[in-house]
Amino acid sequence: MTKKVNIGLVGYKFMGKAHSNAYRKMPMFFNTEAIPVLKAICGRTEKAVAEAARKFGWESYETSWEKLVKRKDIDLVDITTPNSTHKDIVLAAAAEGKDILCEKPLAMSLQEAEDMLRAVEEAGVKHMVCFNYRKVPAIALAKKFIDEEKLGRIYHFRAIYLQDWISDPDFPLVWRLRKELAGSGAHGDLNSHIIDLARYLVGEFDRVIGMQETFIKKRPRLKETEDLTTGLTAEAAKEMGEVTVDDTTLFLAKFKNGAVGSFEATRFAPGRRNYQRIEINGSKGSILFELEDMNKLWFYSCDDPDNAQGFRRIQVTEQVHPYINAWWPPGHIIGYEHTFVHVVYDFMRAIDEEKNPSPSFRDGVECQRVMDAVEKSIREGRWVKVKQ
Ligand code: SOE
Repeated sequence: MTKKVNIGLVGYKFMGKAHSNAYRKMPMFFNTEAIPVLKAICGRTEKAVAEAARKFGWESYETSWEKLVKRKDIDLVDITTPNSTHKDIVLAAAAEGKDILCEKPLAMSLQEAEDMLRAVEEAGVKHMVCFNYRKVPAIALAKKFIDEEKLGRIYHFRAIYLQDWISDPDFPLVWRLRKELAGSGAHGDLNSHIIDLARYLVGEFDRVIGMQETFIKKRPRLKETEDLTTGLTAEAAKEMGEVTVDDTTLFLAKFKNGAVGSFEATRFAPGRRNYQRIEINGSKGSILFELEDMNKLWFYSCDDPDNAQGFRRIQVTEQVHPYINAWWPPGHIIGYEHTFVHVVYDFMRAIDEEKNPSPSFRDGVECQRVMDAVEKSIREGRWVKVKQ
């Protein structure tokens, strides 16, 4: 039996577009009883949000999120606006009894994240954080291999997430470079993803120690005509302003199960547009994942015969692989936007099964706990315990 789930989406830029696309595609490929309906999209600038509504296929639009979350015909509020807006929208949506999907990082601080978790739990609504890389089939397969003990005892988790879109010092001060809007820089934007993957694949963190740097401390302000929420492109004005977030944050970690980890996030790696690499080494083998080649998982098994040892390249596009049988025949690859379709699919499946989806706001809180501990370790120049 079909159950319509009316979506109210806040934000219509980079992530707003990715989520809109996901709501449209999901029912075409996956079978769930809960079916998302693109009810209303919301943004401050009427002309732009009206155009987004038309282009992305939303039934209506709003220019105030306060109004959107109060609408009786909205079941699920999806938040894709800058990080500083998440908490207020979550609290208001939870008070209205709406289910909530929120972009990462969940909050600006651990305190905020905990307040948000409390609000959704008290309201009894479903909640999910959009850590979309968990939904890459190769990552889901890596998780399965680890759960099946194919890697044995985990020794190392090694992750790098590199970008280069602000390496030009003349690139202007977009919201992602302002602490009061983003919370942090490469740390919250990129480390949040690899911290989440580490928790998903290896387990909880025990302690961390980090370092960070802001290489370019002043940048041109945004042109006045530019909307502050402009994603990864923007036009510069003449006046300069201060960069108040990190350009890079690196840290070491010890996990509760004894594994050790290294994490590096930067926006200053020329040539690396969106390069994520994860390598995990265990007593029985290793796995390697690279986002630029996301349909593949590299797997090394110590159990292979001596004369056949080596990393095998698993093309994760067979019908037996996670999420894949909904898509194309074997060997026909999928891409970045499909991870958001999988997020929506998992949310709708959770509605079918009357469960909470995963990753939940609790995962958002635990990720924030690690991020905050790393920042504390940097401030205090010492190892910091990640206290659950
Ligand atoms: C920009 O740095 C960004 O879009 C992140 O915000 C996303 O979470 C990441 O997936 C790609 O890069």
